[in-house]
Amino acid sequence: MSAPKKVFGIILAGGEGKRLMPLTADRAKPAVPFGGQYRLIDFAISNLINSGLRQVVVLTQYKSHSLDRHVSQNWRMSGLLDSYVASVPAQQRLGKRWFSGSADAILQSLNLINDEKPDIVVVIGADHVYRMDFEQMVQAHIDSGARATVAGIRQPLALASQFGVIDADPETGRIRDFLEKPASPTPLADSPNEVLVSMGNYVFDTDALIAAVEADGESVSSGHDMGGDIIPYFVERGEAGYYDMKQNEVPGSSPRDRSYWRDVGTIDSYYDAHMDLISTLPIFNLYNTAWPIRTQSVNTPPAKFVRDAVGRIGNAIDSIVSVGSVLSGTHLERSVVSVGTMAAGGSTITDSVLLDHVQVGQGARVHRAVLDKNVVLEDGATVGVDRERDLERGFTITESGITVVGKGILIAR
Ligand code: ADQ
Repeated sequence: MSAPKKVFGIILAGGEGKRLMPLTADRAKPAVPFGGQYRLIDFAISNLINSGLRQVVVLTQYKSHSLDRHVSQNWRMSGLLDSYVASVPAQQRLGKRWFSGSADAILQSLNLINDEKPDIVVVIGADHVYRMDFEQMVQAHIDSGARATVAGIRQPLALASQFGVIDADPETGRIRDFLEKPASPTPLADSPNEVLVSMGNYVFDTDALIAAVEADGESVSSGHDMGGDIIPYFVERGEAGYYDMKQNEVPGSSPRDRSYWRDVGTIDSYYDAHMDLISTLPIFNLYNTAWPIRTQSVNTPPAKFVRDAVGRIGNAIDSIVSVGSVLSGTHLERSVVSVGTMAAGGSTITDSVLLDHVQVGQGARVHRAVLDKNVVLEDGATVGVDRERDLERGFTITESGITVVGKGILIAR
């Protein structure tokens, strides 16, 4: 039997997330809160840690303060066995320039790989909601003899232009063709409305990854992008393998949960992923303790539901309510509310997502809205009810009609 391979994890977390504005106005996309108590990056880190990786770096760049703080405060590991999850901000190691793309982020961080001398490097994105056992993917990579392996999943044809599209040879498992965000993608032969897309999760032989990013660094025509440049480099050489997410069996998950993967790149997909969490039989089960998604532990009192001074009942149906929240005479329905939501008597919150410490005044109404941290609704104020009024007040309204209000905004009556 061959010796176990040493595996090193890199999480690419420097993306700007423009399409999630205003939630990314002053935080990086991987730091965007999700599901009441999590940050998006918690899914990537939990997956790597649950897969047995113990040396993980998070490469950050854009507005990284809250991301760096979240990783360093909540993902501290004991020094035993040299375990760490370390957030590493861009440092201009190769001259006076920031990361010009995700491949350049790796090129500028080769010192981290050289320090550890791993056999295998797992490189993943930081802004998806899913469960995946990377140990299984690493094993498939080793067994296949590929030098780079790309994880893939089926997605609707209509979404193909947002992703890298894979054409894999079912006989050999090798990728024949890879097109980054194609305008006119070819659907799957067995399913005309679907394509096979890259999840942005890769496994590499270390020497091959180093050679690829170094060659890419020399190229003046390259976009220095993992999906746009590095994966095509391996495909051209016939060295890129394909790993089907369908094969990945995460402990404690159902087949439905297993095939769940959401790229929460837009407010609408972010909102929809929240609605997935509160369905009666959730497609994605946060409560699977065999594969926990970990996050900060907040030192806050439990959530509380009470009648207000005039006897109106505080209740919640089909909702997630985080710690530190007090619903006093409030009706909450089909919503996810984060830590420290304070809602006063006679208010209603429906079909909405509230981030930390939102205050909802007496008789106020929130409907089909995403409210960022510290938003305050005055008594009797409404949001998400009158589209024209929301537009007049400068709020963002998404394609599917969700009103989004940025951090700390006071919504007057
Ligand atoms: P995108 O998500 O569009 O496509 P990108 O914007 O490069 O690609 O983001 C990938 C990851 O890299 C994200 O986690 C992001 O935060 C990070 N990142 C981006 N720029 C970075 C930089 N300069 N420094 C550090 N990190 C950076 C990719 C693939 C597609 C694939 C989709 C799946 O290119 O092929 O289908 O992910 O969502």
